[in-house]
Amino acid sequence: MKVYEGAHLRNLALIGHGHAGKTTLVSAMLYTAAASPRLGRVDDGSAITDYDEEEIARKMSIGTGLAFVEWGKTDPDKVKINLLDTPGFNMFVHEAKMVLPVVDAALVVVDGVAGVEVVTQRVWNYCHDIDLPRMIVVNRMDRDRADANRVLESLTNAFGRAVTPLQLPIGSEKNLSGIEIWSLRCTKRFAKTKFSRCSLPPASVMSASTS
Ligand SMILES: Nc1nc2c(ncn2[C@@H]2O[C@H](COP(=O)(O)OP(=O)(O)OP(=O)(O)O)[C@@H](O)[C@H]2O)c(=O)[nH]1
Ligand SMILES: [Mg+2]
Repeated sequence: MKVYEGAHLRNLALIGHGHAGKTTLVSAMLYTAAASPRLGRVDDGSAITDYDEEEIARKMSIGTGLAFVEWGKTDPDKVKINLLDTPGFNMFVHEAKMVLPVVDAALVVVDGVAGVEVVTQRVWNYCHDIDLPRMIVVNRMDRDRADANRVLESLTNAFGRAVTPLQLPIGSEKNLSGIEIWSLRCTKRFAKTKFSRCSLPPASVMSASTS
């Protein structure tokens, strides 16, 4: 079994309100990093970190699921990222609280329609209490009534102006076509897995960064 030195290890917890899409995001990360040959789905019981019978039957995480990806081109630069997929339902959110002290950072997953919800605030407070670095992913931007500007407003209202958008969606709802990476280098998503460069998104999308 491959041994990783501490410098090549990262531990990342995915936290957030129930149904925000944490388990689905982990499946997508594993697929994108070629750690899994197929894109696992919560809805058909194939999500990699929801493997317990009860989790599959209820289509929700009950305990923290662990998976990892290797990221980086060549061996000296390669890091192993341990992904800890925590449950978001109130009854099980103590699982998130337990893992936060042992991870390097948290990825707070937020629903692109609902914005900040009760458990989002709760897990944010857990991170705040232990001064844990965190990044936010606004997920489910393809759903009806998804709105990046509204979610950003809900995030800044809840967590302050320090919340800064680094990447913006291109379009929303059924017109969501990709994300713009905040360096004048733009990627657009075609199908589910292929990326290519495109021009900058229209001003209406860019306004999410300044509102
Ligand atoms: N339309 C849409 N649906 C999504 C997206 N991501 C996840 N879902 C769906 O949302 C539902 C909940 O997704 P999960 O990945 O189980 O959410 P979770 O945050 O892990 O939920 P808990 O484990 O209960 O906290 C599932 O039906 C997913 O298929 C997305 O980007 N777009
Ligand atoms: Mg889950």
